[in-house]
This record gives sequence, structure tokens and C-alpha cells, in this order.
Amino acid sequence: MRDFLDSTALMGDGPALAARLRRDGYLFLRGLLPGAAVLEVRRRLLEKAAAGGWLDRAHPVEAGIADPAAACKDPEERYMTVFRGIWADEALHRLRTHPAVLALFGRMFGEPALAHPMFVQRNIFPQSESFDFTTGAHQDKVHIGGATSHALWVPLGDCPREKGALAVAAGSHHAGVLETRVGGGAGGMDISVPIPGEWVSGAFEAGDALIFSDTTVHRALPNRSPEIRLSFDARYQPASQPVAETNMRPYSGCGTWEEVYAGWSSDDQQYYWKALSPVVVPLDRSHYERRDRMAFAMAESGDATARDALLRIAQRDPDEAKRRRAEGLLRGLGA
Ligand SMILES: O=C(O)CCC(=O)C(=O)O
Repeated sequence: MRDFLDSTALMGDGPALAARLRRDGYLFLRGLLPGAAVLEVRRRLLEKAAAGGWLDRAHPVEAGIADPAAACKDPEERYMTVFRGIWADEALHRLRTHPAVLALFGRMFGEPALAHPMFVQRNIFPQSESFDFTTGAHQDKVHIGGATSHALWVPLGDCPREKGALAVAAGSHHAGVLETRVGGGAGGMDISVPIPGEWVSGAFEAGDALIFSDTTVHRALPNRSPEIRLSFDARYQPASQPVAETNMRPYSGCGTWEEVYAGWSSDDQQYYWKALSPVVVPLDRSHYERRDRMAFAMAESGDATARDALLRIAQRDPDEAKRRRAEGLLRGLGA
């Protein structure tokens, strides 16, 4: 797999960045965020991971070495118990609204950028024979909805390929929204057709960032290191365009904004989006409905690969009857 094309030299030129993003579907930028700020967030999150029992006590917390016996994943309850405190971290939230990030998207959009209030923070335990949560090839559009948005993927600390760096299929965004099947990794909706474009990836240092469009196919490389791979991915769009309501809430399972902000030491960046008066629209749920029908059919025929999708339905679907059905099928699969 070839290295990302480095677009750092274009960082100050919004129209040139936008043109390259339109052409390739991604931008790799070194040092978009100050490395020290990223490492400080890493330190804060690792303290919480250690307190939650995720780390190997034989190593310093800063090394981030996982305790394999603690391996867990979103949305399992033992993951969420620790994750809620991690996701609420105020320094983490401020990283995705860092002035350098908002200014970059503003330059590209030619208008103020809205950072979606909802964003994802990921803690990917090392891959092993008994554990794998490697993100499969997917597009974000089906999850994010609304107007065209762009993702910012930032590893919290250095992230060589073998620690599970992200890879994108350059040029794949030109093909529009592709067919999906039930997948095991994040989101549970993987591409089911041949993927257009060329896969590229690279080694990230603290502060480096990857931007990609909501129809750019991307996936993670497996985490073959002994460390937990910490990262966040947030989404941005021109503030004048509609945003799906699901992006206005805290991350699923993390409570209300009041609960998230309750432990903050300052109100800096709380409810920052209100000043932009975003136009909020419903999420087009048809992609989830299709995935869920497939997951139910798979589970009914005893296919345990539907488990992660069923867990998401059981914990997150707004329809109670679907949540119950997913719970029943999970019991049937022995989960
Ligand atoms: O970090 C990962 O493993 C997946 C990230 C991703 O899918 C995204 O940023 O949209």
C-alpha cells in the first residue's frame, strides 16, 4: 500500500486544499494540531483507561500498553463504563474545535465551519486470536447523513501503520454511495462491492491529521502493536448547510450534554454550535434499516458475525420492538 500524498504544503491555501480533496477524496496534513496538545489529551485519556483497568500495570501508563484480558469494544457495557469518562474529557472536546482546525475548514469551505457536536473517540485494543475490532471498509455518508461533510481523523499520539493507522481508497468518493453488508467493525456496515480507487495509508506523528469526504471508502489497518490505539474522528461541514439531528447529540450511551459538561472545569466550548444556528434535519435511516434486516436474517440462520450489529440495535435503536428482537437473537447466539 502506497503512502498518503502529503498536502501539508497547501495548508494555508483553502481553494487548493478543496480542489485536492475533490480530486483524491482525502488530505494528509502533518502538524495540523500542536503535537503537545495532542499528547496532553493522550495522557489524560490514558489515566482514565488505566483507572478503568485497560492497561498492563507492568508498564508506565504513558506507554499505553493494553492488558489483553481487558480487551473490549464499543458498545459493550464493560467498554462503555470506562469510555463515558473518556468521551466526556474536556481537553479532548476542545481538540476537535481547535482554532487551527476550524480555520482550516473555514478556508476550504469559504464560510464558517460547523464541527458536528457528536464525534467519535476510539480505543482499539490489539488484535489477537480471540479479539479483533479492526474497522472494515466503509463510507461515512450512511452514518452521518445531512449535507456533505468531511471527517478529520487524528491519532492521539504517534501511530505507525502497525498500530492500526487509517487507510483510504483514494478516488473512491467519485463512485457515490456504494452497496453495503453487515460488518463487524465500527458502524457495522461494510462495503459489499469491489472498491474503486487506490488504497493508501501512512505513519502518523502526534499532531498529524487525515481529512476525507463522506463518500471516501476507508478502513483501519489491524492494530498489531501491544498498545491501545487511541484516536478521534470528528466531522465538519459548511455552517449554512443542513446537519442530521443524530450529530447534534452526545455520543450514544454518553448521556446528555448537561451530564457530559458536569465534570468540566471551564465552560469554554460548551454548546459552541448554538452561535452558528445550524439547520437540523432528520437522519435518512434507510441504510440502517437495510443493515438491520440483514443482521436479523443472518442471526436467525445462526450466523454469529451479526453479533456486533445486533448489539448496536439492542443498545441504540429508537424502536423498542427492534431492540427486543435484537436482544432475543443475541441470547440465541450465546452472547
Ligand atoms: O478509527 C477507526 O478505526 C475508524 C475511523 C473511521 O471509520 C472514521 O473516522 O470514519
